[in-house]
Amino acid sequence: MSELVEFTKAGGIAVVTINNPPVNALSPGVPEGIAEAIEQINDDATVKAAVLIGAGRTFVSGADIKEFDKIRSGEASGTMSFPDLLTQIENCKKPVVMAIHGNALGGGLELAMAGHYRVAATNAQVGQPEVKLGIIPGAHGTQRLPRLAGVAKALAMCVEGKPILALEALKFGIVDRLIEGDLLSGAISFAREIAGRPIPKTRDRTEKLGTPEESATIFAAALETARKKQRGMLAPLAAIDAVEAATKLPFDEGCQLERKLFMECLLSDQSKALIHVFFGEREVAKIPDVPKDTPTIAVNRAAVVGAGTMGGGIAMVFANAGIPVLLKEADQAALDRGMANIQKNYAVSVARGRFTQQFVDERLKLIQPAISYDGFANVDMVIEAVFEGMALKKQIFSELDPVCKPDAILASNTSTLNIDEIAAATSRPEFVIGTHFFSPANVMRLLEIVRGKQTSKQVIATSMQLSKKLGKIGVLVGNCRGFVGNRMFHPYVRESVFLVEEGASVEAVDNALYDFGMAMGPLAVGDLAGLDVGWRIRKEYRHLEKPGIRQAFAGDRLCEMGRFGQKTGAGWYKYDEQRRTTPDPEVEQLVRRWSAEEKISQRNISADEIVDRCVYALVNEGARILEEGFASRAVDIDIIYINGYGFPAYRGGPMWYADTVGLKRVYDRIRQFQEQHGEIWEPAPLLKYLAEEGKTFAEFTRGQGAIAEQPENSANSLFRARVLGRKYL
Ligand code: 3H9
Repeated sequence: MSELVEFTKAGGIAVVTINNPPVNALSPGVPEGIAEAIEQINDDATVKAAVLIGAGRTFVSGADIKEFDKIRSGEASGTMSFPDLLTQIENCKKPVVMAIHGNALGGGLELAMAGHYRVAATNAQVGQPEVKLGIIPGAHGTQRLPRLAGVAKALAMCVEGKPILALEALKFGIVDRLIEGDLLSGAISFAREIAGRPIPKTRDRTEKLGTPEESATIFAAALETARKKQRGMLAPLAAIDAVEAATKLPFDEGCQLERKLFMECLLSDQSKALIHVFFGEREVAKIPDVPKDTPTIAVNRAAVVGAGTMGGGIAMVFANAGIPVLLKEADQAALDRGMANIQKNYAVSVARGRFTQQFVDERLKLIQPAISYDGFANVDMVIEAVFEGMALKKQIFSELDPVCKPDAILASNTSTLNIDEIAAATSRPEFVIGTHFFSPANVMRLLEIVRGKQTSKQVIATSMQLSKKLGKIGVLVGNCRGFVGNRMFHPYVRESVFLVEEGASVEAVDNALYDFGMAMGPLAVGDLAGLDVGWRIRKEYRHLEKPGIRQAFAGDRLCEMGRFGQKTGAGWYKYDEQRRTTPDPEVEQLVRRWSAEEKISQRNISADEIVDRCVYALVNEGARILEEGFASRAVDIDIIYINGYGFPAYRGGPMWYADTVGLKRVYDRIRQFQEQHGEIWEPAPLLKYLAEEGKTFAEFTRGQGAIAEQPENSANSLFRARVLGRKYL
């Protein structure tokens, strides 16, 4: 028997245990081991029934996603087809009881449904999350689930990919019994009860399938919702077709159609991108020079300085994670406003059904308002979230330093400022770090964690670990202006404004990027965030601009007219009291007039050019960041863009997208832009190198390791020295 599957007997009950840590994925060897066990069960007259269970913390969490590349290339290393195994289990002569704890996801649920009965621990979850990987269930899940749970529930589970808890699974007939206490002994007792009874096969059950006519409205509604809520994604549409087949075709034919759709999805760029994102979200937690066993500081109490929108949101994030937090403001009135905002935000969450009133009451007790530093001596971490100005931040840090205990972490929630300069205001720069939350902080998943020159590994490891506890995806970045996300966003927005100045309408620019998959177009984002924010920064840094380089002006001129975006009722668009958007013909006229004054020739610009200009501006800057060592790997940039900037996950992030297009093509296009628009489009040396070598960003980082105790000493710098030539040292 395979080492990954154990076979034992308890009385007349066979117990088959899958032992493939950490998540019991169906790696090569697992299906083979189960198949052998089933043969043994069939052959052994003393076995009356069987229990199949997972060792460790979970049942089976699905196919081994790492194997998908091999399936794509026809080189899968297992000797057994998983769907064939399921047929073999269903045809077993003795009843097989599937005992579920932890997760039964994807192939795990498909395995469970091929058994004759299912029992589950009360806190178990089951689901078909394949769409999140850009595929659909590929081993009869779309055919067996509607037979057990009914068409509507199966459709929702396969199309949205959200798992459900055991109690709901019981209600829908996906499991037959919940087991309190020890799962294995409960499952064995259950197996004894049903041994000798007729053996039900899921494939034969049709009572919940309804007729195609009855289900037609369910499928039509699912299609409409998927097109809206999972805009641009192929897999949810394929999942609808596959579940529909269960209502129209005999079981085996339905399975064949499912397999065909599964393979089409698996071969798509979307599934490759989404699988890159799945592993990427886990990879970003691994910091090349901060080993996994680096000691961390327990963060049991925290404090936030500044109760504005960001500070209040951050305090909610701590409270939601169960960490008591002091929230400090300079005066009582500002503090009262901050607390009132927090209460308002929580009330909205209750109204929307996201939280219960009881949960909110408990969270509010964890947020303690303060107007002095009393109590700061007891906290393990402070997040400063005051107005974005260097002098103020330095002052706050110099006040925090003497009142906080010596090993308390002092973090600055900054989106652009130099963390080393802030750290220099304290006597403990190794305990200073940047934590760039995204607005609204209690909603957005991304957290850029900014490493200063002297930030200790312990503080980095603690912050990374904390981000997970706070429900965020923490990505470590280097200390450069704008860090990773905003540094790249700048050229992206610049291009969107250039395009408008060259003749594209505001809506044409936003629509092209929305259709590409961005959550919002860049100009609409500007209106939402406030155009004045970027305008102020540009004014502050104007003296650093190189003369003779084209600068976008239309956004600044709108600001000069008091058009700051949504908050003033007008920006690139017009807004009514409910902040509903309409295009503004006045903006169109103004921009045409300004462009004529500036002698910018006007032309028709295609949606393709709009996308190339804006997205390749991201890619080119991303390549520089990578090369300079301010991001560890290309995937770190991808995860930042997907979780903080609305980049479509099914395109894998900007760097992965560029790899998919082919870096040679991207480079050639950027060279064209350079010829048309000058030096702002100079290709990043790393992009040029990879394009010429026929390589990808993903390969570069995999080969080279990564950031960056100091960007100057990073492996990437060694790479620069070796490959790009002396000029970069
Ligand atoms: C499928 O089943 C298709 C079928 O229809 C069959 C078709 C023929 N494979 O997330 P964690 C790794 S598609 C390989 O940190 P948690 C993960 O990368 C699949 N590796 O733990 C990580 O590695 P590392 C459908 C996997 O407790 C480690 O395990 N199933 C897989 O926070 C721990 O993972 C899914 O989509 C896998 N399937 O969460 C479920 N799963 O330590 C995907 C995990 O090196 N998995 N790893 O970074 C999950 O959602 C979560 O892992 C789970 C546990 C909820 C199970």
